[in-house]
Amino acid sequence: MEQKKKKRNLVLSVGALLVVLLLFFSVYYFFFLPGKGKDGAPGEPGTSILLEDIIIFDGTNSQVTYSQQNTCETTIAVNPNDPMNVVAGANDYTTPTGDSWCGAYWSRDGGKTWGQTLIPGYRGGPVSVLTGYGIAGDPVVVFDSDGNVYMAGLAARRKQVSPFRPLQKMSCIWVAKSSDGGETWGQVRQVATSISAVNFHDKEWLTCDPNDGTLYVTWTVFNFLSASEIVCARSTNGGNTWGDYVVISEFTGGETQVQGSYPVVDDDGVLHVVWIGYSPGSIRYSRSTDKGLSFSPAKDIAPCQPISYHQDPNTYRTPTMPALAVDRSGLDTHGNLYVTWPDNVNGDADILMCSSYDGGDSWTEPIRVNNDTVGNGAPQFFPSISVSPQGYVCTIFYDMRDDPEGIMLHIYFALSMDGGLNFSLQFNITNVQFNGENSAGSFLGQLTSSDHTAFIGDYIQVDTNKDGAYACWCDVRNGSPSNYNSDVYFAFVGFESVNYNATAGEV
Ligand SMILES: [Ca+2]
Ligand SMILES: [Ca+2]
Ligand SMILES: [Ca+2]
Repeated sequence: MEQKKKKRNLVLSVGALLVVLLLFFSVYYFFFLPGKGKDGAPGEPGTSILLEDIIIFDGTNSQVTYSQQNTCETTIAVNPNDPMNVVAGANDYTTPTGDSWCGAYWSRDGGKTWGQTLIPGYRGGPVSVLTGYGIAGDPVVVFDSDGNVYMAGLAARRKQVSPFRPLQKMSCIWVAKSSDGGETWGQVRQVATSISAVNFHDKEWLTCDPNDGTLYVTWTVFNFLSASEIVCARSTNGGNTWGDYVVISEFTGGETQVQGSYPVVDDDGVLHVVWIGYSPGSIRYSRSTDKGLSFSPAKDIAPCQPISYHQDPNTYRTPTMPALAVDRSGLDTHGNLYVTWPDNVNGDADILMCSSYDGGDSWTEPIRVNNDTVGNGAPQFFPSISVSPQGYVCTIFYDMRDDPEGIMLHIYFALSMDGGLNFSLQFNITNVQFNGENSAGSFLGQLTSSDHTAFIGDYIQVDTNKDGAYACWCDVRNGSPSNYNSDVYFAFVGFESVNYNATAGEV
């Protein structure tokens, strides 16, 4: 106990010192580091060390996928028992049909090099419960505390709804399991299946309670006339079987256009879920205190002005969806919830975030995360958020601030060390700029279409552990107007460790 108290005091005093250092280095970094000047000069390749002793980033971007096809819509998780084992996923078009499936990628050297495979069930591939579906997508990966890794996704048919096939199973939500660090995925289970062609399952997200291994999937069910609802299902046996889903959103006049659910579990086992309601725009929230069996009435926690569906002149879509994270640090910020989303309130796409310090009862006013000039016309979108065991709030997002033309993309990393109050530390982690228009379309056949519509997925992701942040994104540096091609890329942003020598919850 005494030792723990000493540790806490040490952490606090070193923390205070770090704040001072941070203020100093913020000035240094704003004015002197490449790509951060007031003139808005294009970002340079990653700087070798940023904020010495706090954040270490060597500028490396690792290529995760190498095919000539698109790989986009990326997810990532680091093994809690082995920081060298990182698993990622994406919509992956390297199938025999050339259409989308879910790719899984694994690294055993902390993200430097990667292997790749496809979840079983694609046409021409190994059989699984997904065999017969033409496409799959929307992957999300998460580890449990035993080091098993799970991927959730959807599978669907391209065929149009037909009066001759009224009961066709149009789509399903599935979860696959790997017990060898992401290399093989022998267990694939369906969580829910369409009961008719007018009933479509979409845009799931997956989380795991590390304390008891319960898995939760939330997703959107589209019903008649495109009305939608947010639902949740759980598994208490490692994804082997799944319970019936529970409806979370309220199927009333005010909430029939919902999408983009994102669940997390806090250290007390409470399941928190956010999503977006489009009419009118708001970030919605509900929680379950009985492990997903029932949910509190949905409520607004912030207004939201969805960003435009395309960022002119670019053709790829940029849907507005939230991401959620919870603090498990054991420090003063323990239990904090942070939700982030792209928002047009300032006239162009910005990243907003609001926080709850009381387990979701109340939420702060939204703050603007990206720190370029307000109203400068530069779009930021696809925010992802993760809280490290030190309580560092980490976000990544696409950012066009370094291209006045609004075409070339960077990935920015933004860090808050004060419980989400301030993201003054942020920088570009991509070592090239790239043009999202050089990605292939989302549908089979658009690879060579003259009316090309690009596609870079609907989200990217960052995960954290005490060592740092593990970011992956859809990158189009290998594409060109004559050779549409996107790939998954990865970067690691390291945290200093001098103020941290305990595992989460121990301090
Ligand atoms: Ca590729
Ligand atoms: Ca998608
Ligand atoms: Ca902006």
